[in-house]
Amino acid sequence: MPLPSASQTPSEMGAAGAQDAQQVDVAVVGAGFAGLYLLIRLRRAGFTAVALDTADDVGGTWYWNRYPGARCDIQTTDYSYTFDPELESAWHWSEKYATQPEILRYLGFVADRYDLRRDIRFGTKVLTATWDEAAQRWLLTTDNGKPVSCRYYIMASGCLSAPKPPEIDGVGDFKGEIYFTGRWPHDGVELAGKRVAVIGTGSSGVQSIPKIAEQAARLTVFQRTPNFAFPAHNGPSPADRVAALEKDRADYRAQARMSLTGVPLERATEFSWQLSEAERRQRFEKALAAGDLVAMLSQLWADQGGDLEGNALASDLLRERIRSIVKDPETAEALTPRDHPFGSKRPCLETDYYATFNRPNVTLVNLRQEPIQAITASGIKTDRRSFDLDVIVFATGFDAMTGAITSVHPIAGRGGKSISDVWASGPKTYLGLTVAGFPNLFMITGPGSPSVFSNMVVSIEQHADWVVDCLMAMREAGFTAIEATEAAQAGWARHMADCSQLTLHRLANTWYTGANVPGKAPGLMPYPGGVGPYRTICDEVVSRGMLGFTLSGPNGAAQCDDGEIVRLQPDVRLVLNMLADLNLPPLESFGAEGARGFVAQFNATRPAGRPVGEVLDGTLAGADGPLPYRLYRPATPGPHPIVVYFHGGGWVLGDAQSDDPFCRDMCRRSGMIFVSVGYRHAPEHRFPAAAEDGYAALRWIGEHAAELGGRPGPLLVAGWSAGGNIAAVTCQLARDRGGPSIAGQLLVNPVTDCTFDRPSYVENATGYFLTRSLMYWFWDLYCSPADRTDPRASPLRGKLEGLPAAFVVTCEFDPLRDEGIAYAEALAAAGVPVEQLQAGGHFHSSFTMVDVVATGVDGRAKMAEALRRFAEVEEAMPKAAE
Ligand code: N01
Repeated sequence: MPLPSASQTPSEMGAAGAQDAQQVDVAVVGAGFAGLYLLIRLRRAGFTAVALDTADDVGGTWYWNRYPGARCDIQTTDYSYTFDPELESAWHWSEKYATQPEILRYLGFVADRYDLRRDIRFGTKVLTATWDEAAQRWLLTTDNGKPVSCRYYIMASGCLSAPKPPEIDGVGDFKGEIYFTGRWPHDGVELAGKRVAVIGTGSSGVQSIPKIAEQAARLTVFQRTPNFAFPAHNGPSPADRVAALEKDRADYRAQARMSLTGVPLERATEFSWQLSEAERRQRFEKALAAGDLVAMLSQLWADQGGDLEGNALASDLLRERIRSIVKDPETAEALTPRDHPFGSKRPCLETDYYATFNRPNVTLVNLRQEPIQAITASGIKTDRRSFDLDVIVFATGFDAMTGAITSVHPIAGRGGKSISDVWASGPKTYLGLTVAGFPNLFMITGPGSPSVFSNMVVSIEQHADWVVDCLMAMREAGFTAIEATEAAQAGWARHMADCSQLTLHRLANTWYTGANVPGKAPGLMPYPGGVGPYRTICDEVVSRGMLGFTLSGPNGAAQCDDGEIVRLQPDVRLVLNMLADLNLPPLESFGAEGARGFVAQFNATRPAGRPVGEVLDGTLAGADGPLPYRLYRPATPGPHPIVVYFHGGGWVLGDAQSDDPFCRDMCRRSGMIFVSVGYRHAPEHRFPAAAEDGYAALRWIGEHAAELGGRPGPLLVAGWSAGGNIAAVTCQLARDRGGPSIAGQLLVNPVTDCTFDRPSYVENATGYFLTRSLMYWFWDLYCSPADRTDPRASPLRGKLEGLPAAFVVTCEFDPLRDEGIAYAEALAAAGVPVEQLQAGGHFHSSFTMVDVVATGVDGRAKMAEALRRFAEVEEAMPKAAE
């Protein structure tokens, strides 16, 4: 089959090639888990389809990766198709973790059971894929047999199917045998009596090294980066997992689909600081005994995956285990990962991996200390020594995800644009399923979808179902082309970036981020927001009229509902969905007492805040009698600057307890004393009680600063919501009433004015917890309409010159957003130094729901930095508290 020449236009090529092409509705690349399931679904839906695969049989990744020790590391209870209960009962796995041959048998069994091979062209490589604009079809040229003309083209080419080149000089000079784990010979390799090298210690290396060591005369392992690994404990499937599946198979599968990883295991909800060291160790031992990747990654403590301190506790326990197995201390240290947090790089399940390094025939070469200079005719030369070898095994990994698509063949979309060019600075996709400019092209588990962060089979089934359902709906509606919009795609990129903030993947050089391939654009490729949330997003795209897609068809049929599917931060979306599911009556319908009770009850279910140096309760003098306060002291040596803090709650609700996690967090981050003031509440004490209490508290704290452990010098003031209002007012009163001196004010979502017609009040009137009607209610209880223009109620209406420097935080989905911005702008216009944080995707409670809205971390870090600048604190914070 001649290759299309560069001078041919897609239409010419289409016209020429299409004449004798195999005509199908859908062409699929790949006959692994994804390709096989697609064929089943497409056939059942009445589409004509063909799958093309370079391999001679089904299996995909399991066809190629036949190296010694190759197994799956998701348990067989979960690593199976779930679409057909009869298939599930017809197949029995022999072990907890299936070997590569058993998985290959399974896929062959599936192919036979559904008679799939007749629609698969084996031994066929697609050479080019070109969108023919005139015909509205894809034309594929192949190296074997007819070209293919298809309406829809689906890449089911996996995530890890393009092995990475060795990137070491001299490979061609080596006179011995060379093998790649990802392309292992099908008739096996004889290693007995040979001197073997393995380069690479990822999952493939960790699985193959113990097996190769058993066979080879000598094994030398060349390691660049040690990985975290823990035992697989293979054997029969665990009885409890099997029982859970068999008790209610449909429910088990449904839970898997809505879980974060595609495996229905409960995640830890307690934070590391809520557990004693003994409790933490007990959990670790339990996860270790389970021999399960998902258990170790999610069941230790809630902060293990997203927080450096929580993660370090897990990493340390895993490191300790390495030292307990590997006898030679230098080798043990070399095998100990220290350059990345646990889970940020794909961890491995191991069987005898560490113990293998105690064998007399095994040597570890630490490439960090002695890099490879070259491969020579006789072996490998590092900058310290030479190793004579008979065999070199490259377990050096893959050009992952994007490589699994771009390296298959050139793909030319609308206007001849190449997907490799579009992705030159990193993958751009909508939902990891489609790419703008490439109509009717779909990717199964593509970059931007949960894919390799999940049990692949669950994600494959979800994608295949979504695509085939989409094609059926299009056929029904008379559409023949679908394409993602640029706006939807850009929105997805932003959502991906938001989700990434919840993980520690940015702190490791891995194939997840493209860092393993020289020159590849960096960026996290799999979707880190979880399988269940991702599924609900894909479903929402459909329920919102294929939001973010242009659909078109013959006779001018066209539809485009453009927009971004997720505008909220990922955790804010989850919180708001959870609240919506509770279907609570409006807070204001409880009355003031009832609302206080409700909030107290809600707060009681929250995890305890993080430890600080000291927390003590006391009493200070308010405007009209004693007021309670709670003081948070950092663990660092004092004296510290003091921040006078006012809690939120619409002047009606709240107390030190309600804002306790925020105060603890800010105390730790800023290294400052926070004094949370218990000012009087409405309706019992209406305006100006709260404002006057705020000022009185400020004075009292200023006068008692030294006793409280405060540093001499000006105070700082901070507050959230109505507390932000009191903080702003307090600064104005302190200026006008002769002090005390204030170095800076931190206003978080402050109430600053008594008008309700700014756009944010309209756009965010409902649906974001703080509603417009709740704000009306707060104002009514606090302040009569006649008093509301008093600057002590609406500080925006006061004189703003000469106020302390301010840091003003506003959130996109908050009715109070625009009055916060207006206050910041008015302060700036009055000559006050102001910084703003306009937090996109956040809602009114984002920064104070400390342990629920993890994406608020970045904002709180900025707030703490601002306080430290205001107070002119120069010494750096201890690393862990940052
Ligand atoms: O590949 P990898 P893999 N010189 O990229 C090293 C899945 N999988 O094939 O980390 C020297 O993880 C590289 O070093 P560094 C699983 O998702 C699953 O092992 O880049 N060394 C690393 O040590 C897995 O994560 C299963 O510094 C070089 C290793 O080679 C993914 O596939 C089994 C080098 C590559 O590790 C990939 O795993 C197998 C060089 N030039 C795989 N280049 C199961 O289900 C690379 N390295 C169990």
